[in-house]
Order: sequence, then C-alpha cells, then structure tokens
Amino acid sequence: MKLVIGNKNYSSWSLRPWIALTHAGIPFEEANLRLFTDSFDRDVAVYSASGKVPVLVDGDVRVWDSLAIVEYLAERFPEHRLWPADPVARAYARSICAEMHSGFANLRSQMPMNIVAMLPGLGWNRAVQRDIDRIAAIWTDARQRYGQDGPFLFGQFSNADAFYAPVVSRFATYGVHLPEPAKAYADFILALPAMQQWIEGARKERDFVVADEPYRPLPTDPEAVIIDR
Ligand SMILES: N[C@@H](CCC(=O)N[C@@H](CS)C(=O)NCC(=O)O)C(=O)O
Repeated sequence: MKLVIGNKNYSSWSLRPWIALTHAGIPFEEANLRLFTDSFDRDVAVYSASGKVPVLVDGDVRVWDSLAIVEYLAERFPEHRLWPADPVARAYARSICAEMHSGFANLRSQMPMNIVAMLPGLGWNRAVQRDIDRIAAIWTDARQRYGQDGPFLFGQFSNADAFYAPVVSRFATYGVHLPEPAKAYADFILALPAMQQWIEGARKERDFVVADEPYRPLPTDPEAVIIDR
C-alpha cells in the first residue's frame, strides 16, 4: 500500500491517514509530494484526478480524500478497530470526524498547520476562539462518555484521534490555551510516538511555502527552499 502525501510541515489532511496507518502499525510506503511546486500537479495526477493529497493506493484501488481513506482503512483492516466497536460511540466518532472535515473554517484559515513554527498568540480572533471552544468541548465530551478504557477520545485509538491530530499541532504552534481535560488529551497526542515521528519528518523538510505562511518572515537559512506561487 502506498500513501501519497504533501509536506509534513503543512499538510494537515495528509497527517490524518498517515497517523492512522502508523499508529495501527499497518505497513505502507510513502510518496512525498512537495506542495505548490511545479512538479506537484504532474506528480499528483499520476495518482488522482482530484489534484489533491492524500491519496491511498492499494493495488488497483485508489482512494482520495482523507475521510474516504480512513473509512477504507477501517473496512480493510477490521482487526485494528479504527472505528469504535459500539454503534453509538461509532456514530459519535463519525459525526466528529465529519464536523472536522467540513467545519472549523476560522481555525483552519487563521491558524494553518505549521509544525516547525512557534507562533504563540498569532491568528487568534473571536471566531477562531469559538472553533477552539467547540473542539475542546468535543474532546471533553468524547473522553467523558467513551474514553474509560484508554487515553484516546474513545478509549482506544480511532479515526477520530487521527482526524483531530492536526488540530493538536495547530494548538501547539499558536500557543492556544486549553482547559482541562482537553489540554491533557492534546499533550498526550502530541507525545504519541506516531505523532513524534511525523514531527521529526517535518523538521527535516526545507520547503518554506509562502502560501501557507501568513505570519513568518522569509527564512534567511541558505538551505531553505522558498516556494512562492
Ligand atoms: N478534502 C480533501 C482535501 C485535501 C487537500 O486540500 N489537500 C491539499 C494539501 S493539505 C492539497 O492537495 N493541495 C494542493 C492543491 O490544492 O493544489 C481531503 O481531506 O483529503
């Protein structure tokens, strides 16, 4: 199986299926495409006419869109229980993934994922705070209702944790204050070995994608590759 992803520093949609596969220990290879480079459109077209990453390639099967990919993984590898076994918990997990997938536009636009950056206080406004409050409430409620048998949203790791992992990273980058127990959950996900592995990968990248950098000045590091288109 191959997972086609974008830059680890910026591609929040790519992190979702990547962390699900990695945490579950499902073997896969990565194809790393560099966002906003001239080669991106050509390279991504090999895998998907959507022109977007992530894309999962499993033999003749192509699955594009992060939500479709984690659904596919849950069906293909039932032994990893990527959705909670209980149908009520599963309905909740699917709902919060869908809410993440289609919502939180203020947070997304004002606090884009930028793993290596430290930008405390930037991006905040009242609409962003409403998104933050809703996410903290989701985490708190899921943990209280369904989190008894482990540290994840539904106790054991599920696609819901994969879907909220990029948000955990955004909160760290922008120094977002979270109430307990949402903070404890965020700290736990940040320290997760699979998350740390992704962060390590992001640190090795040299691309500075101007379109994804509303706050940092252009880097002076001679090894940085500035991508501006
Ligand atoms: N709904 C899609 C969104 C994917 C998406 O927007 N991916 C971005 C990278 S994070 C992308 O491929 N952008 C390239 C482009 O738009 O040219 C999903 O969840 O997979």
